[in-house]
Order: sequence, then C-alpha cells, then structure tokens
Amino acid sequence: MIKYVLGFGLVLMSWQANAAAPEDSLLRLWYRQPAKQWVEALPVGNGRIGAMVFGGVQKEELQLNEGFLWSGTPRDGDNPLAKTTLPQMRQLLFEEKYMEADKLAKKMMGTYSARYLTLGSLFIENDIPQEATGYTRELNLTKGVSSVKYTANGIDYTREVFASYPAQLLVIRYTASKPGALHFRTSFANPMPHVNKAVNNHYIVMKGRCPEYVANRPYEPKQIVYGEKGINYEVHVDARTTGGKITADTAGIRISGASTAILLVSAGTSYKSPDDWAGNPATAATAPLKKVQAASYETLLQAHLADHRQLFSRVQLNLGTDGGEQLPTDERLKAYTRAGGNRDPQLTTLLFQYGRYLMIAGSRKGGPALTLQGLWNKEMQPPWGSNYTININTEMNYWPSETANLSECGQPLFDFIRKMAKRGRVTAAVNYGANGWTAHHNTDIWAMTNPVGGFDYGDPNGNPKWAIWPMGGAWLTRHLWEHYLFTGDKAMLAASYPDLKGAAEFMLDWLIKDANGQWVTNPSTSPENNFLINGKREGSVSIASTMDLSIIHDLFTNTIRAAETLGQDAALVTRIREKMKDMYPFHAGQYGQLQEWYKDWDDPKDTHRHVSHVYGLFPGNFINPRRDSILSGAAKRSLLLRGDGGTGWSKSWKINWWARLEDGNHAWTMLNKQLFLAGGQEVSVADNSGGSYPNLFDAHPPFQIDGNFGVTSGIAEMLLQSHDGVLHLLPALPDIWPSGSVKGLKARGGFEVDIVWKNGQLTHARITSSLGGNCRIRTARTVMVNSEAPAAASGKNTNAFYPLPLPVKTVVKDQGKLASVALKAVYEYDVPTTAGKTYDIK
Ligand code: FUC
Repeated sequence: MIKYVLGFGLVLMSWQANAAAPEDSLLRLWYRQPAKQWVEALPVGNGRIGAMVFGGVQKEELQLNEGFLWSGTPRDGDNPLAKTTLPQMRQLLFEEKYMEADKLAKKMMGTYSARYLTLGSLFIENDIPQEATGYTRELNLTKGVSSVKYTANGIDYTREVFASYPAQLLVIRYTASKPGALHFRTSFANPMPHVNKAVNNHYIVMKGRCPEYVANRPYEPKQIVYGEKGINYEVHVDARTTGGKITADTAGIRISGASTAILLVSAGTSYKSPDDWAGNPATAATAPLKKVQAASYETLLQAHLADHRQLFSRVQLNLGTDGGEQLPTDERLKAYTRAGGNRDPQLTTLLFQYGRYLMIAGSRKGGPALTLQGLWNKEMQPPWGSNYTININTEMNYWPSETANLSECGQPLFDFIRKMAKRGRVTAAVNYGANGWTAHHNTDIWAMTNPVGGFDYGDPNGNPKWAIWPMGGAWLTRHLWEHYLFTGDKAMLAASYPDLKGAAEFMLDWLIKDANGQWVTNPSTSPENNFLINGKREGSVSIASTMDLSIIHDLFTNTIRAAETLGQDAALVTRIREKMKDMYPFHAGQYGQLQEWYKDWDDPKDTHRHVSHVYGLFPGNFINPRRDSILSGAAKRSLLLRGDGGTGWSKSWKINWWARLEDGNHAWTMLNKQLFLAGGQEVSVADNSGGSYPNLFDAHPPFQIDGNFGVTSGIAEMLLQSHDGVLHLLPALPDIWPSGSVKGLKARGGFEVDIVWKNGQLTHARITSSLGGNCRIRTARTVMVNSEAPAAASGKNTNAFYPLPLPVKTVVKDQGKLASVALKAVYEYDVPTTAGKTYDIK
C-alpha cells in the first residue's frame, strides 16, 4: 500500500509566489559520510567553473573543471574523398548492395573529436588529525551551496562551497567554532604536466597546457600528446583568513591558527573561440579576483544566492511526502530500489529539481554548452571523450530548458550552433559539394562537423552506423525555433534564422530522388542501429531512414514557419514546399510498427536503446495521438516492441514518449526505473542500466548527464504539454500522483502555468500570459476562467501564436496491427489573453 501524506495546506501555500515554500527545505541531497567515489561527490558550477565536492574530513577534495579545457586545436577532419565516393555509394545503395556500401563508407569518414579534460583537484588537508562525529554533508538545491559539518576534538567545523556566476569564482569557506583552530594546507593534483607558483603568501597559481592530442581509443599509437600547441590554462587560489598565519610556496598555501578561512578559486584558459585559442589565461584568471578584492564572503554569498534563486525558484513541484525523505540520499535510493520503487514521491520531486539545478550550474551565458557529463569530468580520457554527441545526447540535455523555465540557460547551445554552422559549411562543401551546413554525430569545443571514423590513420573500428549521419546540425536547430515559440523573442529568432536556413539549404541539396521519383536520403542510417538483410546479415547504411525523414520534415516545417514569421525568403519557402510534396512517406509496417527503415526490415525482437524513428512524437510534434491515429498507433507499437529497457538516456526518452501518448502510468513505469540505485550490489536497475548514482547523477552507465535532463523534461511533459497549439493541463498524470501541485512551468506562446490537482483531477490552474494572444486550454474537466465560462474552442485549431506542424504522408500495411492509443475525453476552450495578465482556472 502506498500512502501519501499530502497536506493540502502545502499545495495552497505553494501558490504564494515569493514566500519560501516549505517543500524547499527538502530540496537537498545529503549524506552521513564523505564521498568515496566520484559519483557520490556533489556538483557545483557556474556554467564554466565546476567542482565535485567530496566532503572529506582529514582531507577534502574538490575535483575541478573549466568548461573550455579541451584537448587539441582545430583539426581539419573534412574528407574530399567523401565527395568523390558519394556517387558510387549512392549507386550501390540504390542497387541494394548494402554490405558493399558499408565497407565503402569508410572512405567518407574523418577524424575523431577532441576530449573534454579534467582540471585536476584542489585538496584541503588538515595538519592535526581529526576524527569526526555528527558528520553531515549536503547539496542544497535552492541555494546552490554544498556544505560539510562535523565535530572533531570538541570543535565544530563547517565548510561551504559554491560556484558564483556573478563573481565567476569558486568560493570555499572553512570555519571552526573555536578561535584559531584551523590548521591546514592546500595542494593541487593534476594529471597534466603543470607548474605551481606562489605569487605572495596567500596567492598561488597552477598553470599548464592541455595536450595537443588525446587519442580516441586504444587503437591509435599515442594516447596523449603534449607539445607547443594546445589550450593554456591557469588556476589561481587566493586565501583570506581571520587570525592565524598564512604562507605559500609551490606546494600550496598553509594556514595555521585561523578561525575562518576563505579560498577564492579562479580559472582561466586561452580558449576564446574555435578559431582563436591564443587568449591570455593569466588575465582571464586574475580579473574575477581583482573585482572582488573588497567584497566580503557574505557579499559574495548573497550575490550568488540572488542569482541562483532568481532561476531556481521559478518552478515548484509538490507531489507529497511519505516519510522517505527522512533518509540520507544514498540510503534513500537503496530503500527505494529494494522496495521496487513506487513510493517516496518527494524523491521524484528531488530528481526533477536536480535536473533544473544541474542546468543552472552547468549552462550559463558565456560558458560552453553541456557535454555528455555536463560540466563535470574527472578524467583525461573520459567515456566517449565527454564530447558532444548530437544524435540524441546534447539535444536531450536541453529538452527541459524551456519547459522547466530556464530559457536563458539555452544560450550556450544557441551560441554553439552558430559556431557549428560556420564550420559545417566547410564540411558540407568539401565532403558533399552541398550548400548550407551540416554536422554529424560528434562535435567538440572546436565545433567539428565532419563524420568521425579515423579514416586518417586507418582505424578499423570506425563504423558507419554512427558516423554516416549528416543530420546532427539539423536536429539542433529545432532548439532555435522552440526558443522563439516559448519566448516570442523575434530579435533572437532573426539572429538565429540563418542557422536554421543553412541547415535547410543543406538538406535541399542532400535529398536525392529514388527510382519512384520520391525524395530520399542516401546514404542514410538510423543512429547506431543495424538492420537485418534476409533475416540475418547486419547492415547499417541504407536509404531514407525514418529518423532522417523526421528530422528533415521537422527542419523544413520550422524553417518555413520562421521565414514566414520574419517575412523573409519567400523563394526558399517555395522551394522547400515543393520538396515536401514528394518526400518518401512514413510507413507502418507488418507488425503495425512505425517502420525504422526504408523497407520493412524491422526486427520485432530488436530492443536497441535508440528508438530514433519515433522522433516525430518527441521531440518532434508531427506524430500526435489527438490528430492522427495511424502514425501515433504505429509509434506506440514501435515503443511496445522495443520494450522498457535501455540506457539512462534511453529510459528518459521513453518517459517523454509515453507522456506524449498521454499514458501517464507507462511514463511513470519508465521514470520509476530512473529512481533506482545504479550499480548497487544488492539491488540494481531492471535491464541493468539507467538509474541514479548516490549523487543522483544518471547512469548510462557510466554517468551521462542527458538522462538527468530527460527525466526533468519528462516530468514537465507529464504535467503540461503545449506542442499542439493547445495548453493541455495534466495530459499524462499517473495514478501514483493522485494529488499535487506545480508552479511556474512554461508553455509555448509565452505562458507560465501553475496547476493544482486532487484525486487525479485538476482543481485549479493559473496561467500568466507574457505575450498576449489566444490561449487554447485543454482539460479533462469543464472549467471556469476568472469565474466566467470561457468560449468553447472554435475556428482555427490552434493558439494563434503557434502554427501546427505540416502533415506527412503515410503508407499503412496492416491497419489492424496498429496499437490503439486510449485518450481521455477532453474539453477545449479559447481564452483571449493580454500580456502581463493572469487567468484563474477552476
Ligand atoms: C550515443 C549512444 C550511446 C552513448 C553515446 C555517448 O552514441 O548510442 O549509448 O550515449 O552516444
């Protein structure tokens, strides 16, 4: 029996915009012992400088990162041979010689991406042995502060750590309850060659240069190459104390007999852009420290809190509590997993808000976009180079930025797309002789856009199933259009429109007619999956995968909408519309599934983690159960066949898909698995992957941050959807959340939405309009708006701000095999809104 102890009073209080909601105090990760492993340490970050705080007693470790610290320099990974190989490749594929095409694909590949690097660790080591009692450490999500507290030798010690965005510094304060009781020294560890220099008795610098090259895999002869080139970096630590003595030498800063110590950590690199890495890291690291010379700890803390809260407090979620929240986070995950989940609703809230926390800590204007591990990486050769993998992972990282009301945090991605669009024009021209721009499945801080594969040194492991995929840039551009839909920011749309247009221009050139006169992509892959030829031989390169067609349809639709919104490029719009008329259709195949491949090759036993062909359902919106039962029935069948397994990000994607199918209980099934302890001994996640580490980092495994953001996005999709020109309140509420409230979710059209529900039904909602215009609402109940009966939806079937996607052509083999999508009866209303006004729905 699951019991929810949900005070309705809590729900009501959460309406009060500025009052600290009582559930805020539960928004923390906490532990009774220091971290032993990295995935137990707690992340802080300001979008550029990151740290993982271990919370050690005798020796504290802060593993450091700087977001622009990458291996290498720009490399020319483009491959002119790709262009001369392309006609032969296309010929082979049209002749259905798939295995030969697979081999030939090698000639179209290029170099691997650079690697995101660790900045080593800063240690704080006590001189006097300490045995701790009453130890706790925590990460407070509402404050963005990590802290450690314990008692040793009768003295209470505390350490607070935060990464300040306004100050561009990592700040550490160490205090003792007894005057003069602090005796410690700092030191650095760094896997890269580096030198330390004491500037004066309280200021020390560590500096070095990143490797010119870090090999992709063991296949390459030299793993890590240092040389004259590469990004230069400096870490500066400035210590301040109350009382005691302070000295510094190359080993570190030594403090003895102080009552309080504050360490300010700054980091700078020579990286400025993909074309310029000749900046001065010393100036970059010194400037933030100079700025705060006169600022007290309290001033720094208050500025940080104001900045953090301004973003974090916008959204509140309350799903109730059942006592589970009283355990430390690691024990809590264990208890949850042992019980098979389906309890402790506040843990779900915590994971939702953790995704928002990680976005604020990991992605801020001026910093880099979130990598596979966000900002946090401890290795020189992290899994997959901790690069940008853009065949799902980077996109998933940014799914919640708009819906979870952190729109500004998308800026690093938008800036990054601009850089890729520039580089990608070269790749489009050199590799394919095409206009516009393209990017393949991997990229890095150098904005590389070529397909990987190690062709340059004959890597036998380069594989077309991930490399031959010029669709990554096109997918990313949907974030530019979505940003406009949520914010109505036309200036921003105008500035990013060339990136959208350039991606569309590439696709116009990339499409080619098949024997039936339909536009297809050739070569084509469905990310990382293989198909069976005659039921056995595996191939990966073919024609017109559904994923390709989906991305192109989405891109074309968004480009047309953007051009029309801006009143530009009528001729381009005509060209795109012409192409769209004869695109290869979407197919529902022999099992009633949405066909993944050009032909009906789908293997019903295939449980591959990528289910890319269902892109149209999410993040796309042209598969929609309320508008089309064929494609959505086929999409649902595909999801059922693939099953509920998968890596962390795969499970997270499934939460979002089931939410879009308005199946809250199935969405919950996927979400429940993400709350299981990953890599546990006694208990483990079903299907052996996904789930959460003790610090709530999502497990691919190993750690990959996309799964965290996918969870946050999925929960938002369960509570509110707006991709259909309508604000659908509670579209996919699972039975496990009978009552609750959410405040501050964002919807397309610039609406901010609060919702309260009880016994599985909407009781109250509040919509604030920031742009005005028609607001179409969809609910499972009849409602009153501002105590008046609203008009039933009529006329054009949309919120005027948000034109619907263009339809796609579909071919169905066996209609009877499609899955049926059960939908609740709903009511739709049109509410004319004025910018700045709030509407109460009861
Ligand atoms: C894609 C996925 C893998 C992994 C990698 C980083 O290639 O297929 O599962 O997430 O990215």
